[in-house]
Amino acid sequence: MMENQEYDTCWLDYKQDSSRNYPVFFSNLVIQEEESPIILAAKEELVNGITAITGMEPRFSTVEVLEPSIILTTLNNRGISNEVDWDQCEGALNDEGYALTAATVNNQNCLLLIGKTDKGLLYATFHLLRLLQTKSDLENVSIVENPVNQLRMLNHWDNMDGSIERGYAGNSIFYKDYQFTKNFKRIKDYARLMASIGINGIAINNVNVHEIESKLITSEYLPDVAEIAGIFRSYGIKTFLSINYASTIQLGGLDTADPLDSRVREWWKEKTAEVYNYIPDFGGYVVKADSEHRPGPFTYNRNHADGSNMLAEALLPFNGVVIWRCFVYNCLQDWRDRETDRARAAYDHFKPLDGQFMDNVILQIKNGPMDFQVREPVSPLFGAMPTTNQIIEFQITQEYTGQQKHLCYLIPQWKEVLDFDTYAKGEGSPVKRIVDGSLYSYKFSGVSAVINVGDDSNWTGHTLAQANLYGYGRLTWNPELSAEDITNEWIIRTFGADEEVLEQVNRMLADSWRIYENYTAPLGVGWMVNPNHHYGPNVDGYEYSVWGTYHYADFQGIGVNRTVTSGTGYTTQYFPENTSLYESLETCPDNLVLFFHHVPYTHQLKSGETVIQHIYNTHFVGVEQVTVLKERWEKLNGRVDKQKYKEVLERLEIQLAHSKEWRDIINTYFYRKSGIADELGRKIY
Ligand code: GCV
Repeated sequence: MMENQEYDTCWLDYKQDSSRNYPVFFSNLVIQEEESPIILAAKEELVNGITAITGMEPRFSTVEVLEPSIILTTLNNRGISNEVDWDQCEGALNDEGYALTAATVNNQNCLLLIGKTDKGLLYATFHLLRLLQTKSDLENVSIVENPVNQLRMLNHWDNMDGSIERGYAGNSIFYKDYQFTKNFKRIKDYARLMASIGINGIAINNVNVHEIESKLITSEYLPDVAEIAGIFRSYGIKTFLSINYASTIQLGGLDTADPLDSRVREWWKEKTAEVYNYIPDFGGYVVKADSEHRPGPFTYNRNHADGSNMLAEALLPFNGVVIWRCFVYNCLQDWRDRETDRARAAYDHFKPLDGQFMDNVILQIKNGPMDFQVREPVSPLFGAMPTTNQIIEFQITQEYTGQQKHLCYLIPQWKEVLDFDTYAKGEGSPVKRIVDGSLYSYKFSGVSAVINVGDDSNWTGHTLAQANLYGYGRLTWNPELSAEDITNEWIIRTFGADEEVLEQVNRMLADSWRIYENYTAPLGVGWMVNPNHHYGPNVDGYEYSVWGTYHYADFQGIGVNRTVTSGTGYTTQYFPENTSLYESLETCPDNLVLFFHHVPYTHQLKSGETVIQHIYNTHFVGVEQVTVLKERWEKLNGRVDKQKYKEVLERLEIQLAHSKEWRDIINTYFYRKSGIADELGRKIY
């Protein structure tokens, strides 16, 4: 970035690198394919990227290869080189996959970018540019890549007034004052960034669909949606809309949204045909129903299979899908009733419906059973529905993890979730194999996440929060990538390859999740936040802890008893190996002990500390660790872009101040509640 620019180029910052010699093939670009919007986008990206990085603008040609060239080709053009094993390529690539391989064409040393489709070529393009940015070997390239996950989605929680629910990076890039911003340049740059990390589906409005956004599926707004879809299309991205389940009432003049009512079904069929008239490759609908005051099929004594199938039926002729969220729970639950447990809700509602959903319904399940806390177990619904398509939902926007004021790099958390063994089909049934569709051969599968961007000049509020977005895309493309590799790639593409920057930013990112957990919510308990906005410490503050608390802390102990022996029975929702892991206090991991058990403050953890001492220790240590984060960043003064340096430093200062507030409020609360002093005699306010 950035000094003369309106907004950051993020990881697509193509800086000239004259420190190396480039193979001659960079001087020519040959594309003999039929022009499509995606091919044009790939060509533009390659020409701009190569010119900026190598300093030489490639000559472009659609005819014969007469000089060393980069060649973009689909499998249709096999005649171009007999050095490539085309049959093998065909067998190895899926519709979005690609190969990069060195080969001679007409006796010229060339680099071939091969895709089954133009989309594969676009991804190959971004891969090549990544190799350039990360100074990788370019002479002996031999790469075959396919995305592991079929759906690689983002959900915007953007409202048409321009605000973003749980947005911490300014306003929406799509809407302002109930109209579309029509800032097409920015939307195109957004699409470029997303395509470069492999995103292929984006829902552009909040899952809480208010009256105005429910009109996005009407002729008033569909032309605008179609314009965005057109931009996305050039980058291989399908557009989705969140819809209001009760649209038949809101828009259709009916007095019901009963999914089994034929008038309701007809209305959705006609409406959906209209949407496809505007956007022939429209992805489908995202739905939040019967949750947090949203309408849904429960009103009509119908279940979620009835509700989603009704929409699926309307989408089926167009190959569209319904993405139906499993975040369904009673937010007005009475927490004095110790048997009702919010953590149980998704499984209780959906598991019994396995087998009743149409093929084009996909259930979107939050990574944990509660709601994107800094630490919670993996949702037991993963793997529990062998015949129902499932995708996982992560939250990139940092609602409960510091709201992009605090540094909290979430890739290690997501990796832990994806690697978690559900035992659904015995040992070796990790979440990543469920959501990539391989464990049960789902028709549709993949990963989704709530995005963290807004119209701030750096897109994500905290510049280092860009790493969460980047890492999300890369991990979704291939969950086997290591957190370290993703982090290094992001740092080099964002800040360049300075060793000191690499070392310090790497450590900052790698340590940050644990640090945030240390000074906020201990041992998996979660929720100790201020009501509504969810920022800052407030042990009993969460708005839905009506008539009780989410952690049951009293003068003797803390934690939620979710065992089957004496608690809510939530532990039984897991496959037996995990049930017994969590059921027993002996085996339950320390970091989740208060999620599963109510224990005295004097309970000794596996670490040897008591619970109360752990609370004190981690809160003191957490603040010290934030000081270290800041010191690490300060070492980079003069080594990174000035503006970015200043912005990140400001955020770290806020983080330091607010981590002290967390420390003091949490420690004081538990000191007063338990009456047990800190063994080390540190000052508790
Ligand atoms: C969009 C949490 C958030 C809400 C969000 C909801 C959801 O409750 O606080 O802002 O609503 O999750 O995921 O639907």
